[in-house]
Amino acid sequence: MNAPTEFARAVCPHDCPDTCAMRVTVEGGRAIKVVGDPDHPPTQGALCTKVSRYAERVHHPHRLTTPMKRVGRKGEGRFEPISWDEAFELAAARLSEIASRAPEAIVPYSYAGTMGLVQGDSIAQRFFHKLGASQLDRTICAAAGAAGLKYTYGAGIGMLTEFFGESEVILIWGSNPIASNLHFWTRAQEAKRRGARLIAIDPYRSLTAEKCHQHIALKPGTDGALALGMMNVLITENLLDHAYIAAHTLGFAELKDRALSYPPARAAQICGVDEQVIVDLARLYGSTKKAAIRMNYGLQRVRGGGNAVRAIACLPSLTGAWRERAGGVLLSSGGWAPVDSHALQRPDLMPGWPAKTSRVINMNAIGDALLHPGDTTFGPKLEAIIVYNSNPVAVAPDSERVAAGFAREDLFTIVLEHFQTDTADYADLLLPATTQLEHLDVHKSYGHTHVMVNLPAIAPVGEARPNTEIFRGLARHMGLEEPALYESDDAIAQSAFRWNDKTLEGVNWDSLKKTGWAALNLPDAPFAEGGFRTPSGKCEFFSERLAQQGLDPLPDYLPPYESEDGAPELAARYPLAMISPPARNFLNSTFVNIESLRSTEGEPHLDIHPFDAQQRNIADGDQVRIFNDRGAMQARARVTEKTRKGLVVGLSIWWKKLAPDGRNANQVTSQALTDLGGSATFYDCLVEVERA
Ligand SMILES: Nc1nc2c(c(=O)[nH]1)N[C@H]1C(S)=C(S)[C@@H](COP(=O)(O)OP(=O)(O)OC[C@H]3O[C@@H](n4cnc5c(=O)[nH]c(N)nc54)[C@H](O)[C@@H]3O)O[C@H]1N2
Ligand SMILES: Nc1nc2c(c(=O)[nH]1)N[C@H]1C(S)=C(S)[C@@H](COP(=O)(O)OP(=O)(O)OC[C@H]3O[C@@H](n4cnc5c(=O)[nH]c(N)nc54)[C@H](O)[C@@H]3O)O[C@H]1N2
Ligand code: SF4
Ligand SMILES: [Mo]
Repeated sequence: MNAPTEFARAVCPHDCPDTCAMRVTVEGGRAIKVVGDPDHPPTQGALCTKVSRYAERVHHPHRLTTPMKRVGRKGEGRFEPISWDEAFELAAARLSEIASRAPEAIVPYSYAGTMGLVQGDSIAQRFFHKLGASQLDRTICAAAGAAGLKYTYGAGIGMLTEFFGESEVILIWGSNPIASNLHFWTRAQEAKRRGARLIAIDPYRSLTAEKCHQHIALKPGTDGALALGMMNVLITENLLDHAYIAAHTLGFAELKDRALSYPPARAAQICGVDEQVIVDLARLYGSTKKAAIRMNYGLQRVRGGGNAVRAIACLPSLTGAWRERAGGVLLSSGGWAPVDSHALQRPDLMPGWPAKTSRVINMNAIGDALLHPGDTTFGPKLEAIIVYNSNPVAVAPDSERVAAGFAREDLFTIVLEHFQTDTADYADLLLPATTQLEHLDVHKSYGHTHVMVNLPAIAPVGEARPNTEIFRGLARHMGLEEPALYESDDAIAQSAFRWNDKTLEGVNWDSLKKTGWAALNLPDAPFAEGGFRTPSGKCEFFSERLAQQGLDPLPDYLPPYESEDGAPELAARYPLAMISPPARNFLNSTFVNIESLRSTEGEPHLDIHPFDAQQRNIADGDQVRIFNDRGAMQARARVTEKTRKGLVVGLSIWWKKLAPDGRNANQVTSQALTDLGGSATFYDCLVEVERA
């Protein structure tokens, strides 16, 4: 099939706040070029380097093009091609047998390989709900931050990205936009040209921190203390908007007491920065009207991540920065879009719903879950896992345990993929999935406020099928009689949004397919007059909902699990904190197998401070071994002052099998969960390093 037009409308499907509009040039049924759409305001005609190579990925010689079944040992990665019918029959026989005895022994594993609402979690969720399979709590990335926002603002909503260009001060907090939020960086540059001051708050001198006016290099996991220290100064120096506080916030008196227990000297000691830095930061922030904060997820991958986000989210409500459209906080804009997740996922298909719901497994603890023998508290032992839109053997924490779980001979594993990833190696059945250029989808964004349509540009490569079509096929072969399992992609897309919501006034599915995108109808300064989505309608400094769960109703600082404050004995054995944030040329583990991008990253590196290197007799360029009780990996040392003393940084996420030692950073990360939301704690990790 040739595409009807030379240019097809597409949307970048990747887990990135920018959700770019793409134009795809098709020639002879092949995508030959992908560029950013110049007409789409958030994209402004530019894609990042990675996705500019999208055609290379779509037509890569290693694309999976037929269903395959395992012929080698588990994990060995040897397969032989089979037909779709044979694949469906094998899968249906095994899943039906398990489902007839213990449906919760089946678990899906998926994340945001595509952010599309159709190919993400529509038919797949309906299928697992209908079976009564275990549910997966999708918490690997943003759940702590999402909970922090929910308890403070009522949803994942905030400042509109368009207006950062007018801000006078921007705190870029736990965020590295040059790598991971490129179009925001364009806005920040615009603000800089107009005289704004950019301040990076990041333990590491990232590509972004390097280009800001100021870099505050705090210890990882201490952001809650920094925000409380700032509040202390705002309160004691009366840099407050009392009218805003009185009208639009809840619990100021209680928050004030809490903040008064964090004088700048105490906060400075916790964060490992100078007291004066905190005082100056608070004064600048509190005395600037158009003061904006671009928080990002880097700061919430630690024990206290949810509380830290909550503390930072309180700041603009104390100073009244929300009154300006160029003031406020943005962590996620994903909550603005009126997504109808009930219609997409149909939880009501679960047997016994709503009185009864199936077991929930937190995806961050998949290692432990796969190795659990099963008992009355855990429920049945897991017998089958179906992986799509994710590469858990590379990306999930405590990877030794994850790989050991996937290696179980008695575990039936189906993987839907574009490529033979580290996880695909463990499949019993490996099924080829289409890419974004080959299927239909609709998108919201967590960085801007447009809803968007992706139309297929080319026919599926080889025998690849959309995730939806694969789950429809499984359902059919299992004899499941439920109309919702057989809905077309177009019908699912149409059900994705509540079109009668006022943010979508004048937009419907047919018009959206023609225009490609639509901006949600929102006020420029969303909380200038309050209007938070909490039960009280106010910005909740004090959260009754948290109190009811027996949790601290006020934001506080919680020391990382793995730190001198949190675990002195462990810190004595493993004195270095390790973080493993994204490398610029990869997107999580996607693109690691694209040669041109991998060669730009080179090989796995570990950035280490000259003081720590010297103590260990490590020279720049040495191979080093990074280890703790959970595991070990190797990398090439870069001795650099980009990191602070006591911190090592290994940019990620490498495919294990494409790293020289067959390992990656998740060998050392832990399955512990955050304070709120049950998120992963990738950056709450102590290690030791030695020359290899
Ligand atoms: N190029 C590229 N872009 C990506 C991704 C990718 O892998 N590559 N991944 C995508 C995904 S899934 C996500 S979630 C986002 C992630 O992007 P971000 O949300 O920006 O989060 P991270 O990159 O994890 O971390 C951002 C910065 O936070 C710093 N940081 C680490 N620990 C702390 C801390 O305790 N406090 C503070 N203040 N800072 C800390 C890190 O050093 C890093 O420079 O990016 C998306 N975009
Ligand atoms: N050490 C460390 N680990 C981390 C992080 C970190 O910063 N450090 N970051 C964490 C974060 S923030 C995240 S979000 C997770 C991300 O973890 P994942 O969501 O697993 O992301 P990817 O590694 O990009 O893997 C996505 C896979 O989905 C596949 N895929 C894409 N589209 C489709 C499709 O339409 N159908 C099917 N069937 N497959 C598709 C891609 O080929 C790719 O292999 O990793 C986490 N792990
Ligand atoms: S990864 Fe992000 S910046 Fe790159 S094209 Fe996709 S949405 Fe745009
Ligand atoms: Mo993420």
